[in-house]
Amino acid sequence: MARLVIVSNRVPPLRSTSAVAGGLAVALEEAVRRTEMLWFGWSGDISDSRELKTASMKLRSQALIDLTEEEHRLYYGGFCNGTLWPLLHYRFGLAEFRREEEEAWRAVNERFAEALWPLLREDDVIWVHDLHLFPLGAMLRARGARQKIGFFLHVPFPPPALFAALPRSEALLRDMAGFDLIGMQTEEDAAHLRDAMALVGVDRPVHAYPVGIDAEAFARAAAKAVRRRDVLRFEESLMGRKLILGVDRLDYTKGLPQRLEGYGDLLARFPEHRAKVTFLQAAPLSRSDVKHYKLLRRQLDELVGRINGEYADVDWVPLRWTTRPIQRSVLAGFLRIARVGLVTPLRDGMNLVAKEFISAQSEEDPGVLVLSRFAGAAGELKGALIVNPNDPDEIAEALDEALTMGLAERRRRWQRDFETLRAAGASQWSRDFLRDLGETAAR
Ligand code: ADQ
Repeated sequence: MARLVIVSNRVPPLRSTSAVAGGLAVALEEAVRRTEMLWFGWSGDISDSRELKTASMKLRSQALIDLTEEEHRLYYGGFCNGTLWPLLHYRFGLAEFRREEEEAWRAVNERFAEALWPLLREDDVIWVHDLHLFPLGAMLRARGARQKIGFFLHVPFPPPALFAALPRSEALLRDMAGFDLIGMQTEEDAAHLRDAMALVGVDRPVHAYPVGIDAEAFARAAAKAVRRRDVLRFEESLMGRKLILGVDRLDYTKGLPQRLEGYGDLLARFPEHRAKVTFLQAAPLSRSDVKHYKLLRRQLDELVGRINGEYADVDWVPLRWTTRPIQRSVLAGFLRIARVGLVTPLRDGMNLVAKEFISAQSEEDPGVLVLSRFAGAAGELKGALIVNPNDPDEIAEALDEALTMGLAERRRRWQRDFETLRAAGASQWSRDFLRDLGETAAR
């Protein structure tokens, strides 16, 4: 079997493939267990060194490069997080456009291509990941690469007219011709990209491959986690109140202000739930040096204070808010004891938390997922209560419905979704993608 070469901005440590660790490494590991694999990307280090950092363990190896401070600032903080991320999530108004950042982004992609090119073998299969690396396929082709090169976009892709707001968006779309197969999270995203590419005359297969998780392994981990001290201590602190749980990176795509407002509306409009529920929102900081993330944090701190100020009692805090990261094995336990999983991104490629929540539930007494219609996961999790995340009133109504739902209906909804996730597993998306990539015509 041909070697698989994965290219992504960040590269997981060689030894991080437990199901609870999650992420790309797990999903790939299952699909390509006996295949030789090279993972190429940024080391995570900032330096002026041009040296390639390599390591290997049995069939797995990695090759990493450092970025300079300036490259990192302009490429990662600038173009990827300040321009592409908001634009691809339909947040045109938050996107900033600076020519020097786009150029730095292209230059970093050139550095990736330059460092990767001599490592490639003729029969490698190459799989490039995410918005950081759109131009990489074309840059490898320019060096003469004839290998099969696939691309997967983890985030959404907006309608072509919105994408066209990006300066020099045509160049990015033309670069897609460097790939033999392009994978997206949903059919909708695939249709948008296909239409945008058609406008510049690029015709390449674009299909949906929804990212999954290892539902059974996560379920086992969650069942075990509820016996952990941290989880027991948390459960005890709830004093028998129903738990509503939100878990997201602190990001403006996740719909956090609307979500907190929705919870406030629940307490206002359905007072029977007061003192009977606790909402924990865990939102570890990410990209906290980017302006809009700072503003969002301040807005949320204020909102939390307002809701608690309005509804708290001397022995009840309605909303618990933490920006500290939670260990994943502990998180699995929290998800299991939650009565409601509240996942309301304004846009999300997939959203794995939704899938983790379903996987973590107990079969005997499962909780209810309240899910944004704009998360990719909504295409699969048909048992969830689907909401428009822009509407706090709708969130409040769904919360009330979830909190009062009878056991029979909760079980029926949960079973359907768990079955969906179990059937797909973690590896279906990568297996399907790599199969289709293998079947594309040779160059
Ligand atoms: P993300 O935007 O990071 O990923 P998501 O899919 O939800 O979003 O994955 C986040 C992961 O981090 C989950 O496994 C979750 O459990 C974990 N996590 C979140 N908050 C945490 C906390 N407080 N403590 C510990 N762990 C936490 C991008 C896209 C998504 C897409 C994925 C995979 O934006 O739409 O689903 O890639 O393709």
